[in-house]
Amino acid sequence: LGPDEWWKGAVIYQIYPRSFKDSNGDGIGDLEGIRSKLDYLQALGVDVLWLSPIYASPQADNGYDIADYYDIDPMFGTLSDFDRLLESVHERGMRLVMDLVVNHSSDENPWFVESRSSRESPKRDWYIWRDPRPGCVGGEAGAEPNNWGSFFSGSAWAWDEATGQYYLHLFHRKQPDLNWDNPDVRSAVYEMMNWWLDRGVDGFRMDVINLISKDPGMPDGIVYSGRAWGEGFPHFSEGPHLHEYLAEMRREVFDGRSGTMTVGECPGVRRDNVLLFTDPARRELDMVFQFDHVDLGLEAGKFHPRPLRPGELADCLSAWQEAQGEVGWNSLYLDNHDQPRAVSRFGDEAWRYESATALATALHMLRGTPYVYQGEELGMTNSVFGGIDDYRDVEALRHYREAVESGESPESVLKGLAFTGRDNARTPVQWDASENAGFTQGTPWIGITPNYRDINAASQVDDPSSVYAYYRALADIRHGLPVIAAGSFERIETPSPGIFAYRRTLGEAVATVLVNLSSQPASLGDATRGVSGDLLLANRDLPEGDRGVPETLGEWEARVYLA
Ligand code: ISL
Ligand code: CA
Repeated sequence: LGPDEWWKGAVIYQIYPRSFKDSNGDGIGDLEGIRSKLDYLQALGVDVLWLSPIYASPQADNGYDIADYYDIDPMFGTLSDFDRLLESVHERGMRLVMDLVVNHSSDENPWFVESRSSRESPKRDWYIWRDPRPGCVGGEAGAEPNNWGSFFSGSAWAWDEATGQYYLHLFHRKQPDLNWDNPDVRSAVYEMMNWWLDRGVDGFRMDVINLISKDPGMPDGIVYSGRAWGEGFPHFSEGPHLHEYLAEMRREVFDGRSGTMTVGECPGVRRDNVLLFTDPARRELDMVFQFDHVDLGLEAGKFHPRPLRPGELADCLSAWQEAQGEVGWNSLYLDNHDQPRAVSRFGDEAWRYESATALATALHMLRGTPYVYQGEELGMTNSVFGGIDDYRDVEALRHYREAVESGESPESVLKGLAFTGRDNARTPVQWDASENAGFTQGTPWIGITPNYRDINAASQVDDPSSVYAYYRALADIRHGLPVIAAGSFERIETPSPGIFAYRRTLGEAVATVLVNLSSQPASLGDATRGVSGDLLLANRDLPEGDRGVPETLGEWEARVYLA
C-alpha cells in the first residue's frame, strides 16, 4: 500500500458521542468520556476513530444540524478538550476523522440567520429559496414550490413568513439545505475543512454528500401509492454538478496534504456509478458508504420491512465487491447510528455470539475498509421500547405522528420503529453490569438496553471467547495479512444459499472465507474441494483433529483458511 493509501489497511471505529461514555454525570456522552476509553479502543485494534458530529448545535437531529462549524457543543466539551482528545489519539498512533455535515446547516447557523434576514441579504443565495407555486398563497397547503417530501416526514419546504419565500430542507425544517451552486458557499466550506485539518484532524466522513447538487429545475417527483409527498430523490441525488464539486473540494482541501482520508456517505448511490466517486484517477473521494445492503427488504418503506431471503445479503455485498473491482475501494459496514443493530437485523439473537461473529467474519474479510459501530464489537442488540415516549429520534417521532394521523394503528407504527428505528443503535454503550451499564452516574438521555447485565464490555475484554475478542482477532488479521487488506475477491458458489463463501488472492497467498449466514446447518458441497491451507480463524471451538475443511457448516459457523 502506498503512503497515501494507509486507510486501505485500517480498521475504523464509529463513535456516536452522546451515547459513548459520559464523564460528568449529565447523562450525555462527551469528549472526556471518549478520552477515558482510548485504551479500550486501542486494545481492540482500531486505527481510526470517526466521531459523529460534536459541533455547536441545537441538536434537532442530534448534531447533524450545525450552528457553528468552528466550535464544539458545550454538551460535549470545549475546543481544548477536543485538542486534548486529538493529541491522546495521535499519541497512541491512531487517527481521528470528523463528520462533515455540509449538505445543510442548522437554521440557527449565522449563515442561515443572515440568509433569512431579508431577500437582499448578501447570504440570501447561500440557501435554496423559492417563491410559492404560481397562483398559490404562500404558507397554504399545496403552495410549496414542488411536491418533494422530507426524509423526516412532511414537505421538504418551509414557509418563511417574514420574507415571503420557502426554503428547502431535505431533512428537518431546522436543517436548511445549503446552495452549493453558489461559489461563496463552496469556499466557506473548504475554508472550514482546512481549518480542522490544520488543527490536526485526519479526514472527514461526509454526510449525504451525494445530495449537494440539486437539479435546478426542481421538478415535482413521482407520488408513489400510499405516500403523501413526491419522491424528489432522482432530482437531488448525484445531481448535475456533484462530481465537479467533489473534484474541486479535493483540490482546494486535500491536495498537498498527506495522511488524510475521506469517506462520502451516499444513500441511494448506484453500483454502476460508484467508480465515479472512488476511482483514484478521478481524484474525488477515497471511498463511499453505499446503502444497497442496509436497504434490503425495505421496498414497502423503511418501517415496513420484510424478512430477508437466504443469500440476499451475500449477493448484495458480492455485487459491490465486483463493481469496485481492483479500481475502487469499498467501505464495509453492517450498521451505524441510523441503522438497527447488525446482530438483530442480519443475525439471530437466539444465536447471538455465533451470528455476530459470523457476520463480522463475512464483512471484515472482504476487500475494503471495515467500520465497527460502537457496541457492535460487544454484540449489542436492538433495544426494547415500551411506547413512543421511549423514543428520542426526530425521525421516529415525526413518522409516528404522521403515520398515526393518516390512519395506521399505533401498534403497527411501533412495530416498525422497533425493527428499523434509529434509536436502536443510539442507546448507550454497555460498559459493565452496574447501574446504567457504567455509561453515566446520572440519568441517561435515552434508556439503556435492558440486556446490559449480560452484554457488556467488562465481561468481554478478558474473555477469549467473547465477541470483543473475535473483533480483535479480525483486526489483527487485517493488519498482519496483506491478502486481506489488498487481495482480489472471488465468490465461491455452494449449493446452500445461506452460505457466503469467497476467496481472496494476492500473489501466492490465498485466503478462503466460509460463512454460514443462517440458523440451519448448510452443506458446502463441491466448494470444499478447492480449499487449501490451514485454519486461521473460526467462531467455534474445534478440536485439533477437526480443523480441516468440513462438508457442512453449523448454524452461523465461520471459518477462514489461509494458504
Ligand atoms: O436514516 C435515514 C432516514 O430514514 C437515512 O435516510 C438517513 O437520513 C440518511 O442515511 C442520511 O443520514 C445522515 O444525514 C442525516 C442524519 O439524520 C443522519 O444521522 C446522517 O447519518 C441528516 O444529516
Ligand atoms: Ca456528559
